[in-house]
Parts: sequence; structure tokens; C-alpha cells
Amino acid sequence: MNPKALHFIRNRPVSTIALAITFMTIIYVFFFPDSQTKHQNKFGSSVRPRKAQKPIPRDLPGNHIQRFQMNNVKASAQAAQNKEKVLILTPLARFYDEYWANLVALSYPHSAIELGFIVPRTKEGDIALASLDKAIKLTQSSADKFAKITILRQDNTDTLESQSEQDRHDLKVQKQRRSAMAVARNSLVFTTISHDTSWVLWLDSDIIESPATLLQDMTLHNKDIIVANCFQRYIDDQGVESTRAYDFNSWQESEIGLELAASLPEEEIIVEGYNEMATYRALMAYMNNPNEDKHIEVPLDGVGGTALLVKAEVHRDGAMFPPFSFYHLIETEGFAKMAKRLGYQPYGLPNYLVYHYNE
Ligand SMILES: Nc1nc2c(ncn2[C@@H]2O[C@H](COP(=O)(O)OP(=O)(O)O)[C@@H](O)[C@H]2O)c(=O)[nH]1
Ligand SMILES: [Mg+2]
Repeated sequence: MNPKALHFIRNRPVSTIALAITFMTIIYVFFFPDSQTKHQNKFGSSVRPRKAQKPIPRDLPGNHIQRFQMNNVKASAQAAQNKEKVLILTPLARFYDEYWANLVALSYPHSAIELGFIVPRTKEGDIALASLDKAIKLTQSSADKFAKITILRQDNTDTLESQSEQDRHDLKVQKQRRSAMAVARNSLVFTTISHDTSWVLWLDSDIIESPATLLQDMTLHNKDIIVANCFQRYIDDQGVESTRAYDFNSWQESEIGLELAASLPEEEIIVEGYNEMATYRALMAYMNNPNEDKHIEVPLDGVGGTALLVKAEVHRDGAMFPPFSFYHLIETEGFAKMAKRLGYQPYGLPNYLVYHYNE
């Protein structure tokens, strides 16, 4: 060895060791780059590879971790037998005893039913909430009690104050009203849907007649989206009790409807059932035939929300109620459009009736 080097090693042993370690580190990094590689994550930043980890025990003390297999959440034609979880959702501005009595009378196992409400912050909402509270206390202390009940107070301040049926239906207020309703429905479903919810039934609070077998009858069709036909009882000019169509939001699109949509500015919506906006769509309300089978199905492009059954998966996939013009549609009709864009086909039951309160 070079005598100068020998001299250096003898006189400076610590520096020699430090130099040797540095040299070996450089060689190691240069020849075995893999062991040092930092991986890039999807954002392009470097991350060190994980060290092999000990498997996490499945049951930590105190149930800190819950695991759910979403593939096991089934929504089938045998919903009641399988006790598939149903979430019944109601935006509630007015409370009707008949509506509550029909919920309590549902023959679907109540242990598999959860209820969710959203109540506006208005005087009318306060009154409805007081009645709802009373009804809940009675039912939940009885054998008919439901698995769970959630009540939300609406957080938007632009809710319309109490309105008569005529005022609510005025074409001028439709966009603002339906937009507020869409926001309320979205808040309600996103807050209450659970990991084990199989079905969501949207049921308006002013549906005062519906069969006890409503859930079995509608789930039997095993459709992603299916809507009942909503009628109303009234006394005709001769004083005779009669029925008429109430909800015109369930329909099949027409050529004229599509042309009308194409002619409108992006933000403008089409609302069904107004002469000012004749679409000539085929309305499910007029497809009703009491002499035919009540389980006849028709495919739809727009749906109403009075009694609307949706597989929870459809909402989980992102189908919601657009509070803005979505292909010139809003709220429940916009929901049908969005679901269709996600690949789901809505259906309607023209001969399966529920009845709306007559103000
Ligand atoms: N949360 C909430 N619910 C509302 C509001 N307005 C109406 N509702 C409820 O939403 C559902 C549909 O509204 P409704 O006024 O009956 O619509 P219409 O029958 O088409 O005139 C019913 O269950 C109402 O009680 C509101 O501003 N906020
Ligand atoms: Mg109504």
C-alpha cells in the first residue's frame, strides 16, 4: 500500500472509518437502486415503499373498525322475505294523520324499515314537526316501532313560506320551488342512507291513501327505479265522488318535448302539466286503466316523487335530484334523467294507485 495512505490510516483511524462508510454507501446506492427507490404516488410525489406490516387483527377491542361488504347488500324481488333494509324518505312541510297511519299499517317487517324526514324552517314546518313528534312517540313505544327514525331541519333559508295548492303550482314559482325541494331531497338522502340500505322509498307526506303492501308490491318488480301513479279524490260538479290524475311528473319523452328543450336557453327548465309549455309527452297519469292488471309496467323518462322506489345502489352511484337545469329538467324529473345517464331505466306502474290529499 502507498506509504502516504498507510500514514494517513495510522494517524487518523476515525476519519478513515468515516471515509470507508461513505464510500460503501455510495457503492450500495449506485448498484442496488431498487432497495432505495421511492415510488411515485398518483399525484407524482415520492413515497417510500411500505414495510411489510403485521396483519391488523379483525376484531380490535371496542369495535374500532367496522367492515362492510357492499356486494352483500341485495335488493331483490323477495325484499320482505329477505328483510332487505328500506329507507322511507319524506320531505315534510305538512303532516297528515292518514299518511302516518298508512306507514304504521305497512305489512313489510318494521324492523327492516328506517324513516327519514326533512322539515322546512317555516311556521308550517314547525306545526308539521310537532305533529310528527307526537306520532313518533306513540309508534316507537309500541310493537309497530320502526328500526330508526331521523329528522332533519332544512338549512337553506330560501324555503317558500306556506302556500296553497294553487300558489305552489303557479308556473312562475316552479323553478325556485322545485330547486328548493331538490336541495331538501339531496340533504335527506345523503344524510340518512346507510351502508346496509337496500331500497329507498320516496313518499310525500300528503299521500293519504296507499296500500299496506306498498313495499312488497313495488319491490316485487325488482326495478332500479319504479314509481306508482298518484291520483286524487274529489267531488265533481254533480256532487259525486270521483278520482282524477294528480302527479304529471311521470312521463315518456316526445319529439315535441325534445324540440322544445333544444330551443331553450341552458338554464331554462320544462315543467310538465302546464298549457304554456305543451310538450305532448305521454303522461303516465293518463295511462291508467282500472280494468287492466295493476302490475303493468311502462318505461319512463321523467318520474314524480310522490311514491317513488329506488334501489339504494342508484343513489350510491351518484344519481341525485338536480337543483339546477339538467337537460332542462329539475328535481325528480332531473333525477330520472341523471339515472338514465348512469345507465338505469326508470319504470312506472300506471294502474297502481296512491292518492294525494285534496286541499
Ligand atoms: N323539506 C321540505 N319539504 C317540503 C317543502 N315544501 C313541500 N314539502 C314536502 O314535499 C312534498 C312535496 O311537496 P308538495 O308541496 O306536496 O308538492 P305538490 O304536491 O307537487 O304540490 C310533500 O311531502 C311536502 O310536505 C319544503 O319547502 N321543504
Ligand atoms: Mg303534494
